[in-house]
Amino acid sequence: RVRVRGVSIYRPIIYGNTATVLTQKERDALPSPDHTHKWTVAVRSAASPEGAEQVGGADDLSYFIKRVTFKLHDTYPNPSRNIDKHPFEVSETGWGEFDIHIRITFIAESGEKAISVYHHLKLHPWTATGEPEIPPLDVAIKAGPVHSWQYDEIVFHDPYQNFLNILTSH
Ligand code: SLL
Repeated sequence: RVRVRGVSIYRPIIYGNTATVLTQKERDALPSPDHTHKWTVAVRSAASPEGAEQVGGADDLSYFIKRVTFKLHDTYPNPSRNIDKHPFEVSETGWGEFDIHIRITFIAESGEKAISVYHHLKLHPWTATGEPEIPPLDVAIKAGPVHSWQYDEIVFHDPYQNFLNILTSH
């Protein structure tokens, strides 16, 4: 296995969450009626406009990512969620915000160590002051989904030749 010295290659990603407040009807139908929101946390290609998800599409990161582990709050059953295929995401319901540890493992050919990022699950709307504020149910429903996403670049230095081939031929 040969490393290509002096080469750096990167892939742009976004990670974060969207959250939607549940109506009273939806809450009553849940096994845990104290849950107030449904949410999805995900790692996606930054070249992935909403609605463009498709298997084998340009937004599918599985050609170089083997697994994404989302470590949820301990109040969740099986809080460590391993996702081994596209889309790399977890959807849940809940009542509280918390920090999610996101561990990204690369395909074996990469020879790269896993990387970790952290995301604060955001349920409540952004406010002008930045001060957290939990709006009443009807206000939150009207305000629509909350989005919290970060852009990042996964950089590989001196990649193995065969991994470089995989990255560039995709
Ligand atoms: C808080 N530090 O106190 C946070 C913890 C925990 C969130 C939030 C439901 C889990 C379940 C859930 O939303 N946990 O019932 O499965 O605000």
